[in-house]
Amino acid sequence: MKKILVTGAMGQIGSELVDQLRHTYGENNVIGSDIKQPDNASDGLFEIVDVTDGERLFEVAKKHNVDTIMHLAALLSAKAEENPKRAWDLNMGGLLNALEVARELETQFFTPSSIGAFGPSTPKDQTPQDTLQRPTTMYGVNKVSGELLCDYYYNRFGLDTRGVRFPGLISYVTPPGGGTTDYAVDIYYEAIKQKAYTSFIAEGTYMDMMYMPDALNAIIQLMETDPAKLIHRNAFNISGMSAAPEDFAKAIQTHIPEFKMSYDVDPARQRIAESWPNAIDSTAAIEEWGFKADYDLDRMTKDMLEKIAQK
Ligand code: AKB
Repeated sequence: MKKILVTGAMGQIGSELVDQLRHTYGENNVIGSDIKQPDNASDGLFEIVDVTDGERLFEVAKKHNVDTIMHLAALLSAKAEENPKRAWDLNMGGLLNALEVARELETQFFTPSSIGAFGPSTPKDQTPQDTLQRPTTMYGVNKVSGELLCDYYYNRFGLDTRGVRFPGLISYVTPPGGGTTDYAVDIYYEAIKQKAYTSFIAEGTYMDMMYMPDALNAIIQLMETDPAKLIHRNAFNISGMSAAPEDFAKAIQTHIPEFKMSYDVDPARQRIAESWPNAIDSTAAIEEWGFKADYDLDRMTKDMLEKIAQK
């Protein structure tokens, strides 16, 4: 990776990934792109790109002579469920355009899949790398199709496509928008502001989660791995922890003992959560490219509360 174009650069992952990539590969070697200008326009190379416009995406990638595309622009699960047609157009249309640009310019390619690529018939615990994938959400349908499409471009055109199945990502920098796991970010902000949180996900609902620094390291590590070591490509199970809302509450109470948790379950997001695994198995990622998460729930909670309090 020497010159990298990131789509969706103002989103939850993109905003932090671009900084980390600039730190690692140099300021002038990372081009952020999104549908609108960042607030601080002087913050490095940036292009306005709507990924559903394939010609514009090609023009920008060619202009900057990129050798890697990290395609992040997408609607998350809850938003996708509200507007399935828009989700298909953006998530699949954008991905196809990005893959075509990568094929024409012969770049390396990364795009994230998700635990949302699994469905109710998938084994719920220690969910294997290779297993049944019959998701019941539009987001899940997009993610499985995306994994297959990336494998297709690898097998058919030799394009160096790689991906991970991200769990819920937790960070204090940019809030997520429209995901099912968003409660696990909101809870920390409300713990600092109100010392209380009302969860839209029910008690006892386990999902995989990961702290953002581990997610960013995972992307870079996977992209830097010698391709000869990769048996799987699109996409690797990775997880930092499996937790339910009450586990977050307990972890927060060790720092804020008066913190109170209550529940007002949103049926739409609860349905999505219940269709996903409790805990996925990251063995393939560990064996093939050395994936490792440094943050467990307690270490992440300490850091989140400190950083949000400073904000
Ligand atoms: C979501 O909740 O939609 C995402 C995801 C797990 O892919 N955070």
